[in-house]
Amino acid sequence: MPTTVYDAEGIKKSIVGKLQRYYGITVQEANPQQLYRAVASTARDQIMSKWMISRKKRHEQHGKRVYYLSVEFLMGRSLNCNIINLCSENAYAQALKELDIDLSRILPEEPEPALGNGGLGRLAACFMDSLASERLPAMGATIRYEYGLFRQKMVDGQQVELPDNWLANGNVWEIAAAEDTCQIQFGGHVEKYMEGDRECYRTVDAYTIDAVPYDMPIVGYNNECVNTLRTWSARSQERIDLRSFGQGNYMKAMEEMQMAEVISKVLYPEDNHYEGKMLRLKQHYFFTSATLQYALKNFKKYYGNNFDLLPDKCVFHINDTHPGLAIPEMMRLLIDQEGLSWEMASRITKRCMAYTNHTVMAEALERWPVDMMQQTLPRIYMILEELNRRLCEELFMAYPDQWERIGHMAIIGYGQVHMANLCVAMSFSVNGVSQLHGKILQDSLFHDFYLLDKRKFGAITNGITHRRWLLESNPALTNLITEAIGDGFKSDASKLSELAVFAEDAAFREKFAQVKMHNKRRLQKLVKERQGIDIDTSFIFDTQAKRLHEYKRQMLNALHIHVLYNRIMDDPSFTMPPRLFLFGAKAAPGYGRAKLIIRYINALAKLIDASPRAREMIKIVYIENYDVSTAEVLIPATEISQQLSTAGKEASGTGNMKFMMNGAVTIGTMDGANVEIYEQVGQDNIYIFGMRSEAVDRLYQEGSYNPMEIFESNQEIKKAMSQWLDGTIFPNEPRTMHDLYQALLMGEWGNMADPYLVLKDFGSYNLANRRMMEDYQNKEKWQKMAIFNTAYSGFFSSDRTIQEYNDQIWHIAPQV
Ligand code: 26Q
Repeated sequence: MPTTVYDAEGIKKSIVGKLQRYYGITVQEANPQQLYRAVASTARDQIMSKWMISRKKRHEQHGKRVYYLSVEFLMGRSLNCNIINLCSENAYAQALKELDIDLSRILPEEPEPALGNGGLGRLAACFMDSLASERLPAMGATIRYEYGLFRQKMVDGQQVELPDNWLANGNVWEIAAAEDTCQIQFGGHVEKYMEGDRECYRTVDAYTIDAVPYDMPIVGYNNECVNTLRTWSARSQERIDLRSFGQGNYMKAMEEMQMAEVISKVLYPEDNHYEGKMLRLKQHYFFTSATLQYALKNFKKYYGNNFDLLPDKCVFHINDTHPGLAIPEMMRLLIDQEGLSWEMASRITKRCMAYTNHTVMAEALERWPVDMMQQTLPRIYMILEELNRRLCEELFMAYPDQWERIGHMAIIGYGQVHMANLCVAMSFSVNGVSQLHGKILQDSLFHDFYLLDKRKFGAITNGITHRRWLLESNPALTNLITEAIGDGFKSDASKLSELAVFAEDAAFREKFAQVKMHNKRRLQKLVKERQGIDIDTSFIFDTQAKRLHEYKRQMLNALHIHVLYNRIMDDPSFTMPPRLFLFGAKAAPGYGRAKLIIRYINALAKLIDASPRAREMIKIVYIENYDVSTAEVLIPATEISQQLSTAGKEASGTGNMKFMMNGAVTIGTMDGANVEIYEQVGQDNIYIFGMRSEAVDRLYQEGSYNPMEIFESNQEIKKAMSQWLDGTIFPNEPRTMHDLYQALLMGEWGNMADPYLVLKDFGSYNLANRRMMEDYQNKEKWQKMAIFNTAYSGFFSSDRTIQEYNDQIWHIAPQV
């Protein structure tokens, strides 16, 4: 196998050669985009040869492989992470220095693949890094959205969405695998026919679309493993159907082409919210079916029709219910295409499918209208009906005459296909994403299923790849840690705990503080360049960055800032340590209330800026277009991490882990993985506030919560919320905040008031903030806390998460 040597000299030669061949220019003449392409394709060459070796080894080893199916992979940029994982940092640094190229100037030229909304998509991306770094054979599978998540602009304090045309300049990292193109059918109707004495089914008059795969290499850290992220692109077959063109149906043919290709056109921008859109259903089936067809084709190459072996060779991981149609699709392929009996097919399918749930919120659970499913995927619907019939039969044995219970567990009921029930019933493994979330699944959401088969339920706490979220995004801290404890933590993050003793070392604390200041300046520069805003690095950097959602309670943070502002304005003797409140959040374009919260935060920022006294102590900056690349600058600069979700609502959270790893101290509720951060760092190194999830549930059940009482008794809340309506916040449109006011105090259309308990938790949040500000003034104490947070973050490496998935669910042998 020809492997090119990539020392600094080789890298230099390659870059110069590429500039010459691609553009006919020299390094001096090249612009940053051209330099980026030359450097990235140099790294790509290096990866290609590894990829080939990896494939060959697997071919020889032919072990088990995981297909990680996810409608989102929020990858972020690749170049720098690839250089790190190749362990070529020094070689590239030297080569680029000698060529007088500034790496930090060319990295931003890479368009960020934003093929995801938030946590679920970013988790999938972290998993890909850890799978390869743990040498586990894996293929990620998703849709090659032509447009990723919208770009966010602020206009007059309001969010405006712009298209994200990330493929406009091509993509250095992907390779089309045209040979694996397959066909996906929609619509039509099912026909029964006989083959001998066997009843068979086929779909006729269906509309067929090509699925074309593009592969992206995923490089393991310091090893020989390169996995694949496969993205499927929809292509019309009409382009080759010359007949309709010939028959003068040119426009009709073009229209149909467009209709087909719209399937992979754009990522739906909703996070933790379900809407029953037909196009979305088609997206889910499209990439799921394509992946399964490929997996079966690949399996048959090695094992022919010995499908009993399938569960020993493939496991399909269903990342939330979105790819859940993998279940009926596998049944369809095994029965209709491979001629297996229903019993065989369902036995095999069940042993191949593992499901992770990411939310317990009712509005995020996927349910498809029966008639939409039947129309769009008639054969799949038939299979779902039969699965449902057999499930209900079993349930009736377990729970005789308990119709309501059975109705809640059924795959089809109340005119809808209930995807979570399908996934739970038909997977051999069901897991939550934090210990608390796993417990909530067992105790409430899937309780009845849990009683029937306890063994298949579990909880595996999420993680983040410390390669991207520490080594790549925080090189200054990485160097300091390496000086202190060596670089063993790079492949084994649990070694970060060796840092803890350095908390007692005054010189180390000083250096740790200097690193934070360095990163604050880096953010200062970004904010100035991108938004033209000056921020003061002597302020405490306090960040809440995550999707905008009521349950994540950006409102709690905003209301608290508002109260602080009033304290400053009302009491001339009031002082507080100067604090910069940073927000980063996109709102789903159709989520009006979330967009209103953005307006509120921006209006507060303006109000505070207008007061000479307030702006000495408070500054708010809303970071525009929060994405992976922005997070990589924002998180290392942060000193306080805001994790405020209503207890029981945030399945895990993963941003919380990134902040912790970068030495930020958390103020948060006992929710999701916050609970485990608390367990890792201990109560002295975190600020916990608010109701616990059991208490929240009790409060909901009692139905006795009355936020108006809190409003009336807490003068600070009352004053701030009254200013929502009296023109203080929106002088020109005093009614702007009316909907939020109503939702928090009265509720409407039968909804309870303040369902996320903003007012209920305000007092406790306020006290936690007070304690925190006192502690911040004790420099030594604060620095120790920050160091402990980094030191005890090793548990949250996704390497650990992936090891647990493998030990408990997949049982794959690493590539040797
Ligand atoms: C489904 C069907 C139709 C339309 C939209 C959706 C949809 C899309 C995205 C439903 C949910 C999502 C995203 C969910 C998500 O990001 N959940 C987060 O997952 C993280 C990783 O496990 C957790 O850390 C977060 O707590 C959880 O909110």
